[in-house]
Amino acid sequence: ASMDELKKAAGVRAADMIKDGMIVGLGTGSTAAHMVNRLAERIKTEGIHVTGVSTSWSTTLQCRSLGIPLKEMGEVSHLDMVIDGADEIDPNRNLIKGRGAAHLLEKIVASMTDNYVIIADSGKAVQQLGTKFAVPLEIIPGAIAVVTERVKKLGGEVKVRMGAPGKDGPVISDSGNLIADAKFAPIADPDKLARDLEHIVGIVGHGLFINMATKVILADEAKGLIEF
Ligand code: DER
Repeated sequence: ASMDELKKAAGVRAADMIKDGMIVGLGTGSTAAHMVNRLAERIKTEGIHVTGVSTSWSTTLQCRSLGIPLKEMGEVSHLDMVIDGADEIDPNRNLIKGRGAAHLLEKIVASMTDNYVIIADSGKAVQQLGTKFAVPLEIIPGAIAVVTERVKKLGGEVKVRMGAPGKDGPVISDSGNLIADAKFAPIADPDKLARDLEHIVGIVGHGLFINMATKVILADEAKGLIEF
């Protein structure tokens, strides 16, 4: 199966766990997009009533085009379930997220549930966070220099994320901040690094999701769906 077919298999599996009447946080990225498509299909074919809470403009636009009813993030404080992708997943279900620059709003939505389901192709599994991915940061623009200096003291090399074609200059998040990527060596204590980053004023979000995911669904070429 192709990478995309693996992502789809994980997305479909998670969407099939959604029950009638639920209010569900809907993540961002290519894997989450497959989950959203399957949810729309289930609403249509099974007639289930599900309300979504989106984590980005990307997912909001997809939900609107598919007719999935949405509530604003600011209207809710508890969600029955949240389903999202990830960039790295360790054996303790700790994550690096943020490739899509959506991690701040995704973390807010993830904080509203005790049923946080992560979906991914098995290539996202790592033994130690930081093996492949930098840690995305969401930074108040005026703090970029002071944050860069302080993250360097923690062992991270910070690079401001520049826009793809279609936007000259830096990526701006849905909340209007800069995104930067902090490259660390493999992270021995991700919980401590998360706390250290949270103490640097000007960092409003980071992509370390520690002790948040309650279930991981990995789609693997050889082993099929792996859940832990
Ligand atoms: O940016 C994000 O947080 C996405 O969820 C990312 O972590 C996973 O995106 P993908 O499913 O397209 O790999």
